[in-house]
Amino acid sequence: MENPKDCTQATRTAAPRPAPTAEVREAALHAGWLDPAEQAAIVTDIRKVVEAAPLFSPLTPWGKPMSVRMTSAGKYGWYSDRKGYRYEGHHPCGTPWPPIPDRVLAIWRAFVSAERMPDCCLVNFYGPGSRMGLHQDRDEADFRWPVLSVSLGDDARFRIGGTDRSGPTESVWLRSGDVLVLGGAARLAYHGIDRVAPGTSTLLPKGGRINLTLRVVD
Ligand code: MD3
Ligand code: FE
Repeated sequence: MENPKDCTQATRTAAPRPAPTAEVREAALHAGWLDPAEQAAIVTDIRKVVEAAPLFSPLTPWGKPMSVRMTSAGKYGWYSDRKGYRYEGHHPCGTPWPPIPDRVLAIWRAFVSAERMPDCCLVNFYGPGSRMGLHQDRDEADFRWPVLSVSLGDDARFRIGGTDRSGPTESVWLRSGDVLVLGGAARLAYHGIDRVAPGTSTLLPKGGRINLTLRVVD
């Protein structure tokens, strides 16, 4: 049960949170949380986001394009170029980011809070060979808020360690419809995606994987 004195997560709500199906280094995995119809409806919502704010390949601070294509919805979008990683109020083409779809916000309400909505829904698209190296998410102002991740499409090998880059890691497959909540000690854990397994889901007609991450930014 939750310890009422534990203030590591600013997530107090009256409604009970769903219990995870597994915990991986304090990350709460809710495997198969979204049924196929709900997954398909979210993909339709994300297509509209991508029409308003097209996917792009951010440059790393070293000037190399990332293999994952990205866009965002919400007040802020995640962005990177030679100047570094940061949140921006506009898409690189100058338009504001579209709103976060209601269906996606409903997942946040169920797992995190109805009092504070996320400022950013980062949309990551993994095509053939895309991967994401081990990193921490630390561009947000308040780490008491968890990050919530939704996996759609092909299976991905997710790796998570601790707050020390060279420490031990554990790996788990993330599948379409899985929800992962990264709070508490997991919030600043190193993590990444080693690979995506092509042809493991029929959700996206051309294959690939979409990951949504919901974050409170400021
Ligand atoms: C653990 N995305 O966008 S989601 C990212 O599948 C990112 O696209 C991966 O890492 C993806 O930054 C992993 C799971 C995840 C998201 C945020 C975390 C794990 C996390 C934040 C802290 C610790
Ligand atoms: Fe991350």
